Amino acid sequence: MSLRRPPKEPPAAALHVGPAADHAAGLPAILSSLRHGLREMGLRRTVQTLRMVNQDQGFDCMGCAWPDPARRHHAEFCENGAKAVAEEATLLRAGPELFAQWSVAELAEQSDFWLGKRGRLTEPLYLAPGATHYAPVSWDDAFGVISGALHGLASPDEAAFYTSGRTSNEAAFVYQAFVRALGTNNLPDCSNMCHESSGVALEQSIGIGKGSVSLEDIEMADLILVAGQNPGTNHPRMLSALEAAKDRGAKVIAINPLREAGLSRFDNPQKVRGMLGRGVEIADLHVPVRVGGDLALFAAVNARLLAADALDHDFVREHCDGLDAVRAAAAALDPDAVRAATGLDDHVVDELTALVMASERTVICWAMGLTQHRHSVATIREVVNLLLLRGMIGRPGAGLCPVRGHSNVQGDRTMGIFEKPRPEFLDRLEPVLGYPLPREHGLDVVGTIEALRDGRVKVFLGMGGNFLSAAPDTAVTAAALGRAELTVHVATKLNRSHVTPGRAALLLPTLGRTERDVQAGGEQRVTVEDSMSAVHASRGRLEPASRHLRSEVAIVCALAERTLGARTGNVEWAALAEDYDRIRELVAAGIDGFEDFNARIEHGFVLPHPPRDSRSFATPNGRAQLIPNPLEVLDVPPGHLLLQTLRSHDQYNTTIYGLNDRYRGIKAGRRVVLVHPEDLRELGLPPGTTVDLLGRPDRDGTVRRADRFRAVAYDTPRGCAAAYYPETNALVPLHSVALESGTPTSKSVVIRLARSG
Ligand SMILES: Nc1nc2c(c(=O)[nH]1)N[C@H]1C(S)=C(S)[C@@H](COP(=O)(O)OP(=O)(O)OC[C@H]3O[C@@H](n4cnc5c(=O)[nH]c(N)nc54)[C@H](O)[C@@H]3O)O[C@H]1N2
Ligand SMILES: Nc1nc2c(c(=O)[nH]1)N[C@H]1C(S)=C(S)[C@@H](COP(=O)(O)OP(=O)(O)OC[C@H]3O[C@@H](n4cnc5c(=O)[nH]c(N)nc54)[C@H](O)[C@@H]3O)O[C@H]1N2
Ligand SMILES: [Mo]
Repeated sequence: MSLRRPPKEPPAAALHVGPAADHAAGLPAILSSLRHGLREMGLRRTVQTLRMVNQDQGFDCMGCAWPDPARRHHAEFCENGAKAVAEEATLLRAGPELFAQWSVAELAEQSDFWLGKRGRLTEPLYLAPGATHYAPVSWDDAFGVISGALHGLASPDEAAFYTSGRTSNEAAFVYQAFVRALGTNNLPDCSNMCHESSGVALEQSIGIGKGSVSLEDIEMADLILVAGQNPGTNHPRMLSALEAAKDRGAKVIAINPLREAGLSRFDNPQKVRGMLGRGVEIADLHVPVRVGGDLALFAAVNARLLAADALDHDFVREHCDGLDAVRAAAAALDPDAVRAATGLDDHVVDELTALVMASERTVICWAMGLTQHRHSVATIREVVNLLLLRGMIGRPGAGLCPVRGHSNVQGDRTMGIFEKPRPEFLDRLEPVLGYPLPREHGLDVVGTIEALRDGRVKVFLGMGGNFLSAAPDTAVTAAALGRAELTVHVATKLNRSHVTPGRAALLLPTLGRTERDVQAGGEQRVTVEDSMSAVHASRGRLEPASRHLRSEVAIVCALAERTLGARTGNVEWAALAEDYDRIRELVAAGIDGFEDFNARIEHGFVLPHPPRDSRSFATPNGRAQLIPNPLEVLDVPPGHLLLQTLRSHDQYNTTIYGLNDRYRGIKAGRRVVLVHPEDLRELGLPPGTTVDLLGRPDRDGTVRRADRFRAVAYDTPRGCAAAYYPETNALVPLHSVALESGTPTSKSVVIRLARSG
C-alpha cells in the first residue's frame, strides 16, 4: 500500500440512512467483530487473541469496565471488546517511514479514522522546535528532553499530567508518585469529562464516590433502571446480566431520549435463541425523557414516593439525614416545570413510580446521559435520594451502579490520579513514599486547557488518551496545546493530539494490554479495577508490536529517575520497574483496601465499600445525606435544539473503527444530526438536507460551528438532537461545565441548524 495516497473516505453522497434496528447483538455482531479482527490481525492471531479476552490467565479486556462474570462463557464474547482488541493487536505499523514521508501539518489534515488506521507506533519520535516532521529519537534523549523542560519551569505547577483510563493500577501509582514528587497535583484525567459528576454526588450523599452493587446484585434485582446509557453499543456484556435478571422476573426500564436497540431487544450471541435472532425483550418500559430532563424526572418520582409515604422508614430513620428538607423541596416542585423539563405525560411518570413502589430490590444504572449536563451532580444526588428513601443501599439485589467507561478509569482514581486528592489519602501515602506530597488542588481537564491557553502551563504530558479530540471546544483546545513549550504523549496508536503539537513534541510508543511485558525481574502482570470495585490481574500474551516499545511503568520510572535522581524518599524508581510486585507492596502499605495485594491478585478481590458492606457512611456526620435539589430547566430559545453528542456503534471514544452505526440505521458516514421529523418540518429542512450546526454566540460574538451534516429524521423527543462525538466537540464551549464537577456539558449543547452554503 502506498503511504502517499490515503484510502479515501467515502464521499458524503455515500452516506445511507435506513430504519433503526429494534434489537442488538446476535449473529451480525459476531460477523462484524470477526470481520474487523481478520482485517486487522489475520486468522491465526484473531483466534489466539480473542480466546484470551477476560479469561483467568489472559488479559483484561480494554473494551469497557463492566465486570467479568465468575463463570465465564468459553469466549466471553462481545463485539465491543473484539474490536478494541483488534485495534491494538493489529498487524499494521506506523513506523518512522510514515513520519519521514508525512509532515505533521499533512498528517493533521487527515481524519481521525485515517490516523488510527496507520497502525501501532513503533519507535520514540521527536518533533524538534521549528521542525516539520517527527524523527526517531532514542529513549534516553527523549527522557533528557522532558526532564530538561521540567527543570526549566519556574514551578512544577507549570506542567500538567493527563491520564486516560486504560492505564493499569501499577502505572497509575508510579505516575502519581512521580508527579507529586515533582510537587504538583496537576493530574487531570478522562474522568473529569466522564463520571466526575457521579463521583462528586456520591461522595456527598453516601461518602464514597463508587457504585454500591456487584454483578450478583444486578442479577438478583427485581427492577433495574437504565438511565442515560446505551449498553447495546457501549457495554454489550451488561446485556447478559440484564437478560439473567429478566430470566428471574426482573423488570427493566430504559430512561433515554432515544429508543436504543440493545434495550428494546437483545439477541444473546452466547445462546442459540440469540443466534437465531429471537432475543429477549429487555426494556419493559421506555421513558423518552427530554435531554437534560432527568433531574426533574427523578425529583417527580421522589415527590410521588413521599406523597404516598412509600418509604423505608426504618432505613431513613437509622441512616439518613435531610428527610424534612427533601420533603419540603418535593412539596414545592412545580408540575408544569417538570412537564417542560421532561417532555413526559404525567401518566408515564406515574407508571414509573408504580414500578419503583412495587420493587423490593431496585438497581439504578447510569452513564454519560446523566453525567454531562450543567446540573448533573444534582441529578445524580436525586437518583441517590430515590434509593435512600426506599432503603435500597446495602441491600442484596439493590443499589447504585454508575457504569464506567474506560477499563481502569476507576482504578486510576483509587491509585491517586486525582487533581483534588483527599487529605486522608495523602496522609496515609506520605510516610510510605517518604517524601512530602503537595496539598494544594491541581488542574482538571478544563482548568488545564485554560492554563495552557493563558500560558500558565507550559509542559503537557498525556499518559494515553486523545486529549485534543476528547476535550471540548476543539479549536480553543488545539490553540492552547500549540502554545505549550513541550507536549508529550505516551501512546499505542497515532491520533489527533499527536499532530497538534506544542513548540516541541515527543511521541513515546508503549505496550498495550494484550502484549507480553518482560522486565529485568521477569514477565510482569498488572492489575485493574472494574466498575464494581473488583481488582484482578491482567497479563498480555502477544509479542510486542515492536522491540522498541516500553511499558507505561518503565517509561514513568525512567523519566522519574532522569528528572529526580535514582531515589526519592523511600522510592527507588528503577527497582519498581524491574518487578511490579514492589509497586504493589507500596500500594498495599499506602492505599486502603489493598492489604496483601500481591497474594490476593491471583484470584482477585473486591475493595471495601462501607455503604454496600455495612450500611455505614463516611460522610462528615456518618449518615447518608438526602439532599434537596432545586429544579433547573434548560433554556432553549425558539428555533434552537438541545444537542447531545454521543457514540456510534463503530467507535471507541475518539478512535473510529468504521463509518457505520448499525443499530441506528446509519451507514457510510458520521456527519449526521438526528432530529425529530416535526422539528425538521418546522425548521423547513427536509430530511437529507445538508446543514451546519451553529452554537449560541459568546459575549464576544464568537460562534462555534461544525459544518456539513446530513439532517436525519429520528425518533427523539421534540426539541432535542443527537450527533456524534468527537466531530461535534467543536460546539461544546470550554466554559460550559457541570456545576461542582467541572465536566464539560457534552450532552446539552444549544444549537441551531442552518442550510449549508
Ligand atoms: N463501543 C464503545 N464502547 C464504549 C465506549 C465507546 O466509545 N465505544 N466508550 C466507553 C466510555 S469511556 C464510556 S464513558 C462509556 C459511555 O457509555 P454511554 O454513556 O452509553 O455512551 P454515550 O454514547 O455517550 O451514550 C449516552 C446515552 O445517553 C443517552 N442520553 C443523552 N442525553 C441524555 C439525557 O439527558 N438523559 C438521559 N436519560 N439519557 C440521555 C443517549 O441517548 C445515549 O443512549 O462507554 C464505554 N464503552
Ligand atoms: N463531546 C463529547 N466529548 C466527550 C465525550 C462525549 O460523550 N461527548 N465523552 C468523554 C469521555 S466519557 C471520555 S472517557 C473521554 C475519553 O478521552 P480519552 O481517554 O482521552 O480518549 P480515547 O479516545 O479513549 O483515547 C484513545 C487513545 O489512547 C491511546 N491508547 C490506547 N490504548 C492505550 C494504552 O494501553 N496505553 C497508552 N498509553 N495509550 C493507549 C491511543 O493512542 C488512542 O488513540 O472523552 C470525553 N469526551
Ligand atoms: Mo468515559
